[in-house]
Amino acid sequence: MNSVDDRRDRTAGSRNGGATVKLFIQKVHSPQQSLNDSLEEEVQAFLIDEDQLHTYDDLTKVNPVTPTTVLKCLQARYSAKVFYTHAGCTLVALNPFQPIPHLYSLDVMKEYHCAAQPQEFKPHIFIVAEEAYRNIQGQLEPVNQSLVVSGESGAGKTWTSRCLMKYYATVASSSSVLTSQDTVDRIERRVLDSNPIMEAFGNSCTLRNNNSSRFGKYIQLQLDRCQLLVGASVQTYLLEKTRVACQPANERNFHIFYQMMKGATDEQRKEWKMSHDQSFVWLPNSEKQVEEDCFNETVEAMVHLGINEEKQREIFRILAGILQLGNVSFSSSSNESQPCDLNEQSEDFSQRAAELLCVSVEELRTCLRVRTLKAGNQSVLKPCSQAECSVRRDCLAKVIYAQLFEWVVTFINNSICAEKSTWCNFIGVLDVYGFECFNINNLEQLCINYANEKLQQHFVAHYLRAQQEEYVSEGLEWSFVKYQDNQSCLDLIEGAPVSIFSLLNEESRLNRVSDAKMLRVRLEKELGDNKNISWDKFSKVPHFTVTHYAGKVKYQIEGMVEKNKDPVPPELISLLQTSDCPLLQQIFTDLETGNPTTKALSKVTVVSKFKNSLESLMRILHNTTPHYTRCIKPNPESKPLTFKKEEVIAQLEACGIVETIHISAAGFPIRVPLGSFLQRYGLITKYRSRRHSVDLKADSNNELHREVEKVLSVMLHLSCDGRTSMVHHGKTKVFLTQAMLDILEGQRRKVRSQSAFIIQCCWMRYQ
Ligand code: AD9
Ligand code: MG
Repeated sequence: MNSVDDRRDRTAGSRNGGATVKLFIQKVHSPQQSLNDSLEEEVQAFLIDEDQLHTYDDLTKVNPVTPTTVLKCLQARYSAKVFYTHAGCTLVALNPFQPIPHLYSLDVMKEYHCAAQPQEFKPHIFIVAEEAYRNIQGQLEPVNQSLVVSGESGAGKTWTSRCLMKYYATVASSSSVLTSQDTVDRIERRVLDSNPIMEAFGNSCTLRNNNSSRFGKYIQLQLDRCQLLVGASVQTYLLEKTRVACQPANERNFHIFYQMMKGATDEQRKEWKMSHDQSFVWLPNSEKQVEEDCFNETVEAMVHLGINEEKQREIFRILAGILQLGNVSFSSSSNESQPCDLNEQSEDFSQRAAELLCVSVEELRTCLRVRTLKAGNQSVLKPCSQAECSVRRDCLAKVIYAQLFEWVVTFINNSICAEKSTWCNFIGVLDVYGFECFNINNLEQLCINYANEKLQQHFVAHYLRAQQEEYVSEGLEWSFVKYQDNQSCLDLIEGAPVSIFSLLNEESRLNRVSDAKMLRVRLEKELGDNKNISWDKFSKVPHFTVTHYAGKVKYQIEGMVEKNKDPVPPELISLLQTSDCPLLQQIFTDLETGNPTTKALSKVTVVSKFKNSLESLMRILHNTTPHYTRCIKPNPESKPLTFKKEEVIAQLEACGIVETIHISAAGFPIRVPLGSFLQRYGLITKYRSRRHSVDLKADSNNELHREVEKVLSVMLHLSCDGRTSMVHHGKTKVFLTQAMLDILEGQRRKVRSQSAFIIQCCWMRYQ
């Protein structure tokens, strides 16, 4: 296996995946086909059987493996309502966007779990689940497993993760769950109940997905010596907390707020100080009906996990306080030395917010409108501008929500995590946000895309290992595999000594307002040599463009440093520490040291924190056996059973399947069984085929090998430099590069036209 370092220098120039895709799409729509096209089709017809495409359970068996053939195969399968397809060591899951009866039923679980060889069954997420489960069972030294689920927003990652968790909660349960429906109980039940809670707090309705996860998560399912599920632990990544105070157009806030609004009893409404007709600025699109607006389910799950009524009351009061805070607005003061005025009704909203957060209303109003500057031992009070007041209000809401989310996750962990002595292995399920590219991208997208680069690097290393295994089993040497890796992009983002992250951090530590134009100049000066970064010098808005493995993304620099600093005015934290609400007191006090969290909150930058958490995730992944599932969203409108080629090909590229094909293409993308090879190319050595069956007897098998060898030696002689690296003769297949296939096809045509000429001469002589 090549080391990462080995691969660094071999990073080839820009990827041409995008170009390939465009070519393909043009070709599909082209009304005229050239002669070359028809020849190519003839070769493809030899390699793939179009009518049978839906039967290909593994994309690597499609011959040749190209974006075109892969897309055709997936489309044929989707039309045939087959949603899962293997792609070598990964599973491709196409989202049906409608419930498929029985696809995930207890019977189906049972079938896959009890099968002697689940791999022989139709591709299914349960094969991946079962394989991981058996991997642990089968080993003398069990190895922990990771199920990495990726794909773009709405592709089905969270759905898939839930399916996986349900599978283990069922097959790895200590009670005999395979015999009855109402079985998932006790720890299994609690583990499953963590989902609705985390989704209520961390998911939201976006333009892309009505139940979009706004955080990443890695859940470890803990198994004891008998492979029974005894607990779980959850690690979360980068919650999109800005959504609390600022929702993109036509999107919504986190589900939990709408659940409260729609599901509250009159008594609760009274307690939360909200009337039936009250509207909240931070709750746009409340009228939209979303399946996830299910307050009872969240409360029930809370009860199962042990969040008692008193704690629930505290949580909901805090959330109601945030909503009231969102209705507080300011108008500029006529006198600069005076704090801004509160707008009409804002007196009232701030009063309610203060009561719900259990803080003094006077102090709340002061904290929102007046900054305390320290000069030595002296404190100077400075009124904030109208805009600054709004920023402080938003900041207060964000910090409360983010800390509350962390508290919920910690509570869940305390409730479901087993004692270390009781479990020995885990199966981890990773559900992270997919690659993102919007019209405007900022720090959030940079972090998300960085996470995807890390995962892609891990995947590439793993895929090569799998490919190596096939070459070895076919008796091939394998060191010839060349491929592109994304190390230079990672160096650009996170490398040492200089990278985008290091420059952002440097800028963030300076105690000044950041200037986007100056930062762009600095980035260009320090990182201009890296081929993965570029600039449009004439653009008015300072930005940089990063060439990611999945495509180019233009990042806006404005606001990046502030987001990276994520400053929380200390006055706001001090205010929350004075709260009479026990939960607020708890979450704003550093439990270990007893010190206020003020320092911890302000010191570590967002990218440093994210980089550290991701690195620890990568360490875990490196020490586990990974299983990759790539979810694909077949159309952007989330329409049932609708397959849009352009959408799918773009995702195949973004989630790395096309990259996998590239890697595969760097090796031997065309794999032809010996019999088929001779049938098509035997005429080159005048070989007359007798049998082409794949299961040949030993003597005829030897004959096949001899004849294949003859064809190959003629071909190698004909190929300009006799490059043996273009072809390999395996135990059951011939492995070819595209270049070798072209030479073979050329020779075949030549021999056929010569034969045709001879026949024509004979015919003329006979006449
Ligand atoms: V995001 O990055 O969190 O915005 P996900 O997690 O990839 O996204 P999600 O799992 O939430 O997407 O799936 C989106 C919707 O597709 C679900 O709410 C279901 O309605 C639908 N879905 C996904 N997978 C399946 C499936 N296997 N069968 C039926 C599905 N419906
Ligand atoms: Mg999700």
